[in-house]
Amino acid sequence: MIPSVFRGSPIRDLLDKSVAGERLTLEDGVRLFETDDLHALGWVANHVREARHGDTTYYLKNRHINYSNVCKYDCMFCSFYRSSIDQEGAWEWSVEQVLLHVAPYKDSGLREFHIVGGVHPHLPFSYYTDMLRALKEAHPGVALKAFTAIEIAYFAELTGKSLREVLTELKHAGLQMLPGGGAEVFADRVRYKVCRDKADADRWFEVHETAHALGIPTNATLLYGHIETTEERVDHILRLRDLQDRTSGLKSYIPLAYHPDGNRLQKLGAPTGVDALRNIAVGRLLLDNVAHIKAYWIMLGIKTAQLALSWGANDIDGTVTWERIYHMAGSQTPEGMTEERLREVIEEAGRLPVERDAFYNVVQPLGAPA
Ligand code: V47
Repeated sequence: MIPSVFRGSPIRDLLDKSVAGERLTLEDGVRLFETDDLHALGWVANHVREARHGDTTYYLKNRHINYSNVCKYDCMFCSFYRSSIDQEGAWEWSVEQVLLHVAPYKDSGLREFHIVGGVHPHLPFSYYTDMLRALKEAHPGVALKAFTAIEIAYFAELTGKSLREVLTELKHAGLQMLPGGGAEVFADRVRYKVCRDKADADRWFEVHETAHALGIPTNATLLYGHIETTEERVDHILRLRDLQDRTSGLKSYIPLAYHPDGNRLQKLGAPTGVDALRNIAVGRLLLDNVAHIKAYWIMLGIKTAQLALSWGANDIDGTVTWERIYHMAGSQTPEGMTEERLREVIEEAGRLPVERDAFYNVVQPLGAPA
């Protein structure tokens, strides 16, 4: 089963365990992150990916809505944030402006709005429920994936309501899924240094666990390539694996590469392409209970995202259309891609593009047999 070229690999025991479907430990995860045998790591992550998904690579037609970048918190890695609307480069959209921005997508076959913003200091909770209701009314076929756990935790603080009450109200207004942001690195040491003001790891998990209990699926991320240690990366991923064992509510895992332009960690520089591939591969191998590993092309760049599709990733995210968080931090990718180009990107990587909706249901092409 293991190709002869890898039989003498220093991670041979981990190849055997992964191929046999045995669960990996924290120590195993650290060895995978630190191994020099990159070919063996890539091979086994790809093997597990193909065993589960074959060549299938999911993408979707989506559009990001970053309604405001005004934020109460000043995370050191963030280039998107502005402390008030008076600062250069700050914006906040009314519900009417949100609707105007997405009006051209009416009946265009879009499957998802990905809606996140800063933790706005002044907007009332009704702004968020009104926005969801208005979007649902104008675009009933588009799933609303909205608000990171950090925004949700803040809504609870703002209203004095429990997370369950907040999420229930948002669900009634149209919320269908939560994105995976705000996770950063769960270790207290790292959060204290880079994002000490916002919700801690326990609160992030409470939000996701409550969402899952209410039937709202979520994604999860890891922001890597700044001050975290290898052990902290692995601990982060294993905490997500534990959550998934409890709830099965995670749809996808998205390792996010730190982007250095225009933020206070700039001097650290960006992680390498090799680190990007390692993160995809180790995510695939440790998260044996999460079906989808996403190579978010906006963040990886198109070429690295193509490689990631042979390193464990089976999803490339979507058409996106208008992206600010990574472009304000130095991303050189386009801010969006047409569906045709996205399919080509997947095909150029030797994979089979399959359109999905926000929940990973396959979208049948018009005219295809049911
Ligand atoms: O939480 C912010 C990260 C996240 C930087 O769920 C940065 O489908 C790198 O979560 N360099 C938001 N990362 C993005 C996000 C996401 C993206 C795509 C898909 C999904 C999904 C979720 O972006 C933040 C933070 O971890 N981030 N600034 C930066 N300079």
